[in-house]
Amino acid sequence: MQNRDWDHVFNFAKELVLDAGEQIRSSFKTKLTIDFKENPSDLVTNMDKQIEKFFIQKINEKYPSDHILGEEGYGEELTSLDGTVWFIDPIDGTMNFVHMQRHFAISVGIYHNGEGIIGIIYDVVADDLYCAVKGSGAFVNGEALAPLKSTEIGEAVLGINAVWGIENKRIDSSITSSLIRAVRGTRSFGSATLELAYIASGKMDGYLSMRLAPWDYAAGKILIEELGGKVSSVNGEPLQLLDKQTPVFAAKPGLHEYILENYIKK
Ligand code: 2AM
Ligand code: CA
Repeated sequence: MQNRDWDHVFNFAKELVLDAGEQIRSSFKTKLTIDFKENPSDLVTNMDKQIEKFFIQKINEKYPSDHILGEEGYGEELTSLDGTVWFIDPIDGTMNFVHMQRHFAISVGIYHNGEGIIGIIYDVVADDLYCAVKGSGAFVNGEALAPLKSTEIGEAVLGINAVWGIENKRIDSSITSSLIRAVRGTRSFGSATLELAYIASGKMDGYLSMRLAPWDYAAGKILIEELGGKVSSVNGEPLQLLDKQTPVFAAKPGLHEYILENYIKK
């Protein structure tokens, strides 16, 4: 890990996340402005934009040489992972935010020269703060999370969106349908970062999505890896944080290899 006072950066990032969470909760009383980006499923609200701008302004003031990549595009166009990079999703699970006012999270992953250092995921309505600093353990609301152990596939709960189990452009649905049959159950919570936090905290055993952006998984990857879990591309290869859309497969150790060998690569 590089020479920088990461505890200081962590405390600063945590305060920003808690402040942003308070802004989002207060917004429930006001009228939202809802737009869609490329299609009607891809929602963005005034709050997604406000929160991302808040992070960028505060980080730029405090650490002007750090780089920021945010979902709403107010950060930088990133071409390299050199230096410190903050991957920020101001509201992951925007559809849940709009439709349900719950089950969404703020996600902040901080990397240095491509190495994951700090991961923070905040379930704003449940008021659950998941965090990790590389080498110092992972925590939920200040309580240490246990190292992850393997689970038998028949006892595993897998996070997967229904779209990957039917015919689609990104994965052969015979692979996903056999996997879905093999596990104890599947869940789809509509927020990738929360689903990764659920693996870190032992509520789920695996998660597969064929299309995530780096701000969706940057924080969760740090938490899961800190606890011994695996987060890779769908073929087991390392994830490339500069790719804007990539498949992500995360699971407990052992289960990750088992699913890759017996289902995905078979
Ligand atoms: P969002 O709510 O921040 O947009 C839903 O299955 C999960 O996938 C959410 O974490 C959602 O993030 C993310 N997601 C939805 N559409 C996406 C896209 N086109 N590219 C990357 N991630 C996406
Ligand atoms: Ca997102």
